[in-house]
This record gives sequence, structure tokens and C-alpha cells, in this order.
Amino acid sequence: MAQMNQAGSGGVGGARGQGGELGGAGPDPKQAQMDGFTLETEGTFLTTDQGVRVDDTDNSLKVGERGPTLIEDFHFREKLTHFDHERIPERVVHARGAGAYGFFEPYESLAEYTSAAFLQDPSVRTPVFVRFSTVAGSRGSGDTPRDVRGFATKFYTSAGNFDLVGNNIPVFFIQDGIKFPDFVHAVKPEPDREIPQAASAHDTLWDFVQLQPETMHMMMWLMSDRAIPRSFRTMQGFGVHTFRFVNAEGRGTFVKFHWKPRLGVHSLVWDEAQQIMGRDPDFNRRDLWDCIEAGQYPEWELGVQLVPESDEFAFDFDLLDATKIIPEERVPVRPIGRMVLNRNPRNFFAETEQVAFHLGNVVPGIDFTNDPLLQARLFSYLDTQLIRLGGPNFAQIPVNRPVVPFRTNHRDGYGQYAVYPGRSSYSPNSTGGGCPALAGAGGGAFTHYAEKVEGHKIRRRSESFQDHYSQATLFWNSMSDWEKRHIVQAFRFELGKVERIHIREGVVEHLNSVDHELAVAVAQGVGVVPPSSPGRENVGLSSPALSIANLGGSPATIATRRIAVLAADGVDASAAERLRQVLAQHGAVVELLGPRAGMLAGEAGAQVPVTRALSTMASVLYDAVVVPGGEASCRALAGDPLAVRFVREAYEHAKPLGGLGAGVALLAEAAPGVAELRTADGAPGGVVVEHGVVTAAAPGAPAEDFLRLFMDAVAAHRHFARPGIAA
Ligand code: HDD
Repeated sequence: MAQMNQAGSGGVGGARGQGGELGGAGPDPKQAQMDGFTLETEGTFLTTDQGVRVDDTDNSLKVGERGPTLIEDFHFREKLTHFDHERIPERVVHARGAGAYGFFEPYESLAEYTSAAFLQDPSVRTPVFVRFSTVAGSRGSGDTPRDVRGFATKFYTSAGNFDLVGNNIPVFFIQDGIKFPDFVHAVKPEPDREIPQAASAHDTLWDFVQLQPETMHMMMWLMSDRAIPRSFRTMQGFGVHTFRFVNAEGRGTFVKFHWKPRLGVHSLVWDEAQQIMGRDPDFNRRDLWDCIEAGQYPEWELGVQLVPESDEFAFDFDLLDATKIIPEERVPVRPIGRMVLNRNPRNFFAETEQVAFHLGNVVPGIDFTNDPLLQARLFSYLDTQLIRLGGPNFAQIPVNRPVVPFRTNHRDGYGQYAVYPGRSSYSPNSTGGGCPALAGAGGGAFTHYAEKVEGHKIRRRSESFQDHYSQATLFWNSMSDWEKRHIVQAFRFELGKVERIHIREGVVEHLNSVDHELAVAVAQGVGVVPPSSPGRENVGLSSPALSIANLGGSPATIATRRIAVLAADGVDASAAERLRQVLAQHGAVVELLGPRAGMLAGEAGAQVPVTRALSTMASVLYDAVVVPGGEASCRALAGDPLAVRFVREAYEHAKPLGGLGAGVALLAEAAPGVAELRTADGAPGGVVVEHGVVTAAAPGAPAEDFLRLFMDAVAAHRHFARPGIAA
């Protein structure tokens, strides 16, 4: 039977030396440590918490068959008591999340800029745990609201834990952390009725926005497609603040952190996101889990923007202002390493729920700046864990433990696991031989960057923080046409839900200082008189790196895309099989949807296995749809309202569509735009590709041409220039 080994490798008594090397090709030290805490139940007996074997867990101990129940039934009391106490407070923000383990490895040594141990040697892999999250919704809310996504990474480095607690948007709503409770109260459900859940489209959020113009840059990002990512695997991550690298000589360099997904940045469309909340509220969580289980490991490249301290004032914004980016054209992002997530947690609560991130978890070589948002966070993260995890010993919870030994003079408190022998728990001491001893910088100790600061104690915002519009305009100018269209639609949706007209007017007024055309377009949709002239001049600056249209991923790939093959009895079985084979070979997840689960009878009597019944799925759960030929199959699909809706919605959501033989007519019937496209091309019979609709009317298996063009269309993700669609 499995035994619990509480020490584990690298646990409280771990054998690994401080500063010792991790990973490389060897076993993952975090995994080894977690193994030591893992309790397998296979082949074991049910016991009480005290290890006493239990004979009956279905009937409480009673006086006679009809009771009453006896208080001496210790198993009954233990079972109910534990159950009664199973819940802990959810995170006050970022309550809903999903996590995974993996590793980080640098491309080269960054010793010139930082002494951080995990950024020195490309042969050293550092274990990581990443938790992705939505911000506003509660723990049981859906995965696809319009919201910021959290992207928090714990690096278990050889010099202790480093937490990079970022988001998928590089700026924030407010400049000073003292405003965080106000902002969160405004965006969360309204306090009297607790409505709406996980949604920003309500009066209090937008009231805050119109009264707090520093939110404008962030609101532009929040109304863009960044706020409805297709997958955690297809979103960027950002450290947001300006941090500081410090090298071995003590020289500081400002640094901003960027995660870039290997698969490119891809998003949903809003109608789809709303439907997914009902069809599969676990859409993003499931996607992360399934891809890791399938061995299609999510991967990001870590990049940094480095700014010498001498350039602190070289920008027309303040590096300490978290509502600003450093445009990549001004300071390029230098790729420094990659992160791969390759292991799902074994227990959601133990790992993903109990992981405790803290911005203050830094290691030698990485330090803070005076960004007032960052400074507030340094207080909040530690503080919040005390209530959430019930006391000061949460760092001992397995997922939170460093993989290097820790020795402190902290004692006692709820949930204290460490058994420190001896009489000494203070410093300095002679009773314990002066141990645990203090290390100097030479011994690997963290020494705070000796920044010189002086000033008066005042409550005031710096003049250099006052421009709230320029970068909101920069963002707007950088968008492609379809991104702009989506932003206008998003503002119209959100403000359209706001009941108080003065709030809508207030927001439109601010938008008029971002861009006049934007403000007019929004005003026209929300019953507000459009402004007659611009609130500020838009000088037309743009930054291509901000547009999703330029971040498709390189090389473009169909790997992990979910492709639905629609079929019914009479399907051209060899065409369906060829599609499945080739698309799967290129890494796609191919599912054959039929009118019922089980087998279909193919055209020439072949049996075709159905992956799922069409009635259990919807096109919003797929990235692309393809319909193989077979007269009877396509006729049946054309007569099935679910299949017709499936195709029509995929077309309207700008997804790649493929049709072979009789499948072409089905596509045209379900989505009138398809017929329009094919006529425009005027090449019946051959492979026609227009705006991501790839068709070949000739019956039979897909030709190479068809497959290539269809895969190109899938890799391109969406085709928003398609006629007749709202998206
Ligand atoms: Fe925060 C959680 C990211 C500003 C206070 N935050 C939290 C999480 C992420 C972020 C990803 C979830 C961590 C997890 O998965 O457990 N937060 C950010 C970013 C910010 C930011 C990128 C701006 C740049 N946060 C921010 C401010 C404050 C907080 C200004 C307070 C002054 N954040 C918290 C918190 C949370 C949290 C209340 C809730 C749960 C937790 O910390 O562990 O302390």
C-alpha cells in the first residue's frame, strides 16, 4: 500500500543544497516533491483520519434499526465534520482558475542583467506551476466572460520561489493600489442583488470608468478580443509593472515581462463566448486539461523589454505607471526562454485552489520598482492568503513549497507541519549555534536594491501619470478593421446594458478623447448624442505589435484546433476517413458528429464511428467544420435543424468551413453566404476558397489541394471579411 512520505525530496528536510542545480534532463524536483505528498487509494482500506479501518460507511450507529443515532459514532462525526468544513473562501478576485505544471528553460545566460539563478544556464530547467483565471466571476462561474485573464507563474527556482503574477493584458485599470477595492467593488456583482455574475456590463463598473479616466487605456483592451481568448494556450501574458533586474555587480535594469504563445494569439467572437457559457462553461479549463493529457503541451516564449536606468525619464509616459505599455517599436521584446506546461495537477483543490501567489516572492536578481500599484500588491497578496488559507503556514502546503530547503524562526500557527527540534527559535542565538545562520549576498542571500529615495510624505499623483488617453488612442489606431468593429460592438453591448444615461454619456465623452470616430460609432449605438468634434487630436500613432491580426503564430498551424466532421448515414466513408487522418496527422482534434452516438452506415456499406452525437455539441465548441460528401448523408443533414444551425453559426462566427461533393450544397443551403462566395469565384467543380470557405463540388475523397487549402484556412483561425456576417 502507498505510504505518505511527508518529507519528500526537497520538502522541509529536503536534501538539495541552496543554490544547487535543478532539473536538466533529470527528474523534475517539484514532481518528486509532490509525489511525496500523494496518497494513492488503489488497493487500500478505508480508514478514519486516525488510521482505524472502517467497517460500514453507509449506516450510522443507532439504537436499534430505527434509531436514535449515537454520538459515540466517531466515524460518522468525523465524516460529517470534515464535510461541513470543506469549503474555504474563494479568492476575492481571480476566483475561477485552472492550473498546470511544467518547466521553464532560458535560451542563454542573462548574467549581464540579472543574477537570478534560473536565468543563467540554458541546460537548467526550472519547474513551474501556472494558474490561469478570470477576474470578476466567482469560482463556479463560466470560462468565457468578457474579462481580463490572470496568468500567474510560480517558478520553483534553485534560489527559492519567484512568482510572476501577471495578466493577459499588459496594462491595468488603475494607477494606485489604494483604488483596487473601489475598482473591484464596481466590477463585481452589485451588492444589493448580487447581479450580474462575471460580467462588466452594468452600471457600477461603467460609473467607475466614467469617473476615473485612468481606466481608459485598459478599457480599450477589455473591449477588444483580448478579453475573450479562444484558449489559455492562445493568449499572451504580461508582468504589467516595470520590475528591476539586478546583476551580480548590483547594477539595476528596468524590465517588463512578456509571455508569447507558440500557437499565436487567437480569440472567440462575442456571440460565441456567450453561448459557450451555457454549452460548456468549462471550455478553457477543459481545453488546457485535454491538451496536456493528449501530449500537446502548451508553450510560451518569455521575452523581456530592458531599459537602462539612465533612460528612466526617456519616455513620454512614466515607467512606474501601470496603465502604460512600452511600445515594442521603442524597446523590442527580447526572447529569453520558453515555458512548457506538461503535467496536470492530481487534485484541483490541493494544488490549483491552494496555490498562493505573491508578488513579493522574488529571488536574488529580481527586484521591485516604486510603481504604486505594485507596492500595494506587495501587501495584498500575502494578506489575502491568511484568510483564504487559514493562517500563516500556507507556504508549507505542498504546491507552495520551494524545492530548496527552508529554515525559519517562524513557529506555531494553524497547520504547522514543520517539526523544528531544539530550544532555539530566535536570532541571534547561541543556544542553537547561531543557526539558522544569515547568509550574505555572497552566500546567496537576497539583498534589496539600494535605490536612493527621498521626499515629503504626501498623498498626490505625479504629473507624469496624468495622460490617460494617448496610449488608449495608440491601441485604437493599431487595430485592424475587424478588431475595431469588435471594439465598437463591445462598447455598444456593455453600455447598452447600463441603465443610467449619464453614465453612458460620461463614457462616450472619454471615448471622444481617445478617438472621435470611435466615440461617434459607440454613441450611435447606445442612444447618446454623438459628440460634434473630437475631444483631443488623434495624431495617428500606431504599434503593430498590439493587433491580434499580427500575432497569428509562426509558423501557422492547425495543431490542437478542434474540427467537426458532420455526417449521417450514407456518408462518403473514405472521404470522412481521409479527412480525419490528414487533419489528425497535423495535430488537429477531429471529431465526427452524427445524428446519434454509435455507428453510421457509410455509402458503400462501411461502418463509420461517431465521436459524439450532434445534439450534445454545438459549433461554438469547434474551430472549424467540414462536411464530406454522400448524397443521403447530406440530405439528412440538410433536414436536421441542428446540423443546419451548426453550419450557419460556424459561418457567422467567421470559422473555416469545408465542403466536399454533396456537402457543398449543404453548406450553401445552411449559410447563404457560401453560395454567394462560390458564384463569385465561378469555378464549380474545382477547389474554391473564399474567405475561409473551402469547397470542392466533385464527389470523392479530398484532393491534396483541398486539404492544403482547408488547413491554411484553419490555421488562419477566423475570416472576418466574409460577407453577410455581424462578427
Ligand atoms: Fe491581483 C489575485 C494579477 C493588481 C490583489 N491578481 C491575482 C491573480 C492574478 C492577479 C493573476 C490570481 C493569482 C492566482 O491564480 O492565485 N493583480 C494582477 C495583476 C495586477 C493586479 C496583473 C495589476 C498589474 N491585485 C492587483 C492589485 C491588488 C491585487 C492592485 C491589491 C492592491 N490580486 C489581489 C489579491 C488576489 C489577487 C486580492 C486575490 C487572490 C490572491 O490575491 O491570491 O490579493
